[in-house]
Amino acid sequence: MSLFEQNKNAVITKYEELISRKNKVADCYNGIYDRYENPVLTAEHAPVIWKYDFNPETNPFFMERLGINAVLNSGAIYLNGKYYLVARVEGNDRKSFFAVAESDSPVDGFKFWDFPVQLPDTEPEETNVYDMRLTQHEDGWIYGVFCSESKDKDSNDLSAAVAQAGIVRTKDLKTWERLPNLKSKSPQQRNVVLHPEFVEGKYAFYTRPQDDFIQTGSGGGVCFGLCEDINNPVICTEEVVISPRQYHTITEVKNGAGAVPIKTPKGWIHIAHGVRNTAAGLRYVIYIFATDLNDPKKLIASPSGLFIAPHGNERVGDVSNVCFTNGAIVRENGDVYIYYASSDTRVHVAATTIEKLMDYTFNTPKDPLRSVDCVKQRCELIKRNLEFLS
Ligand code: M1P
Repeated sequence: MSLFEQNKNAVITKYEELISRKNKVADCYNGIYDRYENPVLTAEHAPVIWKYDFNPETNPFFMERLGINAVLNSGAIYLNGKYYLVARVEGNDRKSFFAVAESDSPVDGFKFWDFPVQLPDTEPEETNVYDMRLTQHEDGWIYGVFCSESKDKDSNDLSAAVAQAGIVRTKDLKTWERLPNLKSKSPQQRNVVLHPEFVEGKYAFYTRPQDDFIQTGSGGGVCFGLCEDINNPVICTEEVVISPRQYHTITEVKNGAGAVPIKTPKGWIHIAHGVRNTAAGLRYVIYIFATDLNDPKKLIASPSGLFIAPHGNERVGDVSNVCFTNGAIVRENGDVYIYYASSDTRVHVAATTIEKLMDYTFNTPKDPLRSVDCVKQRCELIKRNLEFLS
């Protein structure tokens, strides 16, 4: 057998083993959700035909021609009996694109479709796209809201960029119609999420205004604003802060909306990310807050601290110490699957239920914001436990 054939067969066998690998619940209990042992998507899940030239004449060594560096932050949706992830796939060339992975199971078996999403090229300055949130809107469309990034032409700094919210819509994840980018008063918008229902008869967006591409500046946190016309998307109201950044908490440096909020009998549950600074760089964790069912800009619950933090191998990757989510799936039986990426490198799943999420959200105490009060809070728990156990 030629070297080409040997290498090709070895690569295909390894890929097929990976795709058919079963997942199982990891051994780390917290009662809130189950983590799974294996990531559900990695760079190695990228189909072999995306990377290799299969012609022995032009690729005698069966060499990778267009490598994939990472598969991360994915939108998620359950449609016609299947689980779909619309992942951010990053090529070796650093550019990201979107690709749909499909499975019959929420926790394993995700396989990318042959072709990545080919977005309509309506934004000539756009260099990079990433982090799509998929909203099944009550208007009948599935919207994908993502970061559309371009070079900041007003700056001499080669790394200066402008982030805007790009918007596409689809009915089947195959044909995508691109709408204009969202306009708001902020020069920078990332982590924008479309609310699934009309609010006051308008489209409602969770935004994250920032003064700079990386630094929040005057940006106060996750905001909420309304938009009259999705075909000409402009935030027409003040962007009100609904989940603020706060000193010495997990959101001190910045935060951002994550998955589309989940409607529960007690309120909208938001799975977001918060960022703090450390001597080793930024640390991204996932946290929860809830807003009022009838007024989704009104904060009604803020369980203390982080919900998911990078764990074990999750800590290491292209951007280490990061947990980030932009997609969750809720089933009719109340099962919830939260897809989160670790260290900007791979996608994992955490499984819980609506009942557990509500319990966590509404019964976890708030952050008292000062060490002395945190100790009091913990001592009260210990005291109650000792009384209960005696
Ligand atoms: O590198 C961590 C994350 O950084 C960004 O999030 P934020 O805008 O809150 O800083 C995003 O680019 C995200 O893709 C990335 O995972």
